[in-house]
Amino acid sequence: MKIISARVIVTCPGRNFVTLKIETDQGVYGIGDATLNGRELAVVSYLEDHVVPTLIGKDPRRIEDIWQYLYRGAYWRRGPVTMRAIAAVDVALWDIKAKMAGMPLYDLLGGRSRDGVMVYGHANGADLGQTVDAVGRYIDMGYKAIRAQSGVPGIAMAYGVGRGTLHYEPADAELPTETVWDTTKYLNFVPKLFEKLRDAYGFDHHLLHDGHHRLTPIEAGRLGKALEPYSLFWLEDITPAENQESFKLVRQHTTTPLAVGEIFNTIWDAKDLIQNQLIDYIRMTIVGSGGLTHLRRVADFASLYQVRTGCHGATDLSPVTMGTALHFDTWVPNFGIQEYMRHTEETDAVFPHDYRFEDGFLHVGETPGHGVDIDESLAARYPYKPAYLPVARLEDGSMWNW
Ligand code: EZ4
Ligand code: CO
Repeated sequence: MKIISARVIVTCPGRNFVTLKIETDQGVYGIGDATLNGRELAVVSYLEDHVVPTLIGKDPRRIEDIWQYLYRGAYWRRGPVTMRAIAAVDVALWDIKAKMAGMPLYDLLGGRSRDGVMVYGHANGADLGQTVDAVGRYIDMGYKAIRAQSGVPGIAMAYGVGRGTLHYEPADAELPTETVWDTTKYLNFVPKLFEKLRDAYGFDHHLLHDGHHRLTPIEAGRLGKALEPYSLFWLEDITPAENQESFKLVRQHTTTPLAVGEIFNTIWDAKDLIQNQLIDYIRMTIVGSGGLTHLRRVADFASLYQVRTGCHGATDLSPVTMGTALHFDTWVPNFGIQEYMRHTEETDAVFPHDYRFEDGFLHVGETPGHGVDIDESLAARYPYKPAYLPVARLEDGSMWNW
């Protein structure tokens, strides 16, 4: 069996997606996601110029060998571009293997560990009152777990506040939007939000919050401590994790569970965090972390330390990543939760899929493979449009972490 073609498809049904389609001499094909928000074309070039030529003629059944070939063989390891390109190939090959086996992917991974995948939705509002109402709407839709992000008094554009009610898309402009950040205002506000949410809805639902890398470790410890009475499911990306050891300081001060990892690429980004039990949930997902082949190694390693999975699932991860992640979530023994930001109708139409939401859970279908396809003629109707994530500055003009 041979790979006869590998094509990169770029489409923008509301936002940009990069998809790899691998075709074989036996008519079976596989699909993988390679989207890197705001840096899409770098991965397109990495794939088209440097990966695709090496794939032609290879046996698609040798997933592990091809993974090692692309990882070790490049000499230059790791990084968001490389690991997304590897992920796209890896997922397309798992899709092919599962289709050949006539099995939904979760079956090939080892079978079902659970009936459904608990997801959390994104409730947000421009102020405290609107955010409280938004959480109520998610409860009414059946969600068991809800992330709450709110506009902060005195901060013009806080992270996580969308324009509509169901969709949130931060990559909003042809050049990065400038936003202004102030940690003091944020720290004074967030505990009030969660106090209000628990007053309004009680303690029956899981509540989550994303700090989006804005705090220093000691500020993160202070926020975690202040939020303890409101029993969060997790506090996410509360401080940057390049220095993994810095999470020790956060941990010393709070028992609020910590989640991090949506920007990690390999197990090495999380090794100290996991083995020192400095986090509770690892946020790496399929597309950012070298595909299923690598992510399941991360999950197995994490299971030794009772760290559970919490796959990133924002809108910049295409339905291909969402579908694949759901198969992974259905199998992985140390599953925690799955992020679920709904895609727009245009995106869903370009990527027909068989996963479905019901009562706070997502369910994978029984279609052989990962269950997500791409409608190429529809995709061709939406050409690439440059779109960047915002940047953040402090009030004095210094650059900060968006
Ligand atoms: O800002 O995926 O938890 N979710 C997030 C996302 C990220 C985007 C960046 O492309 O933090 O909203
Ligand atoms: Co996040």
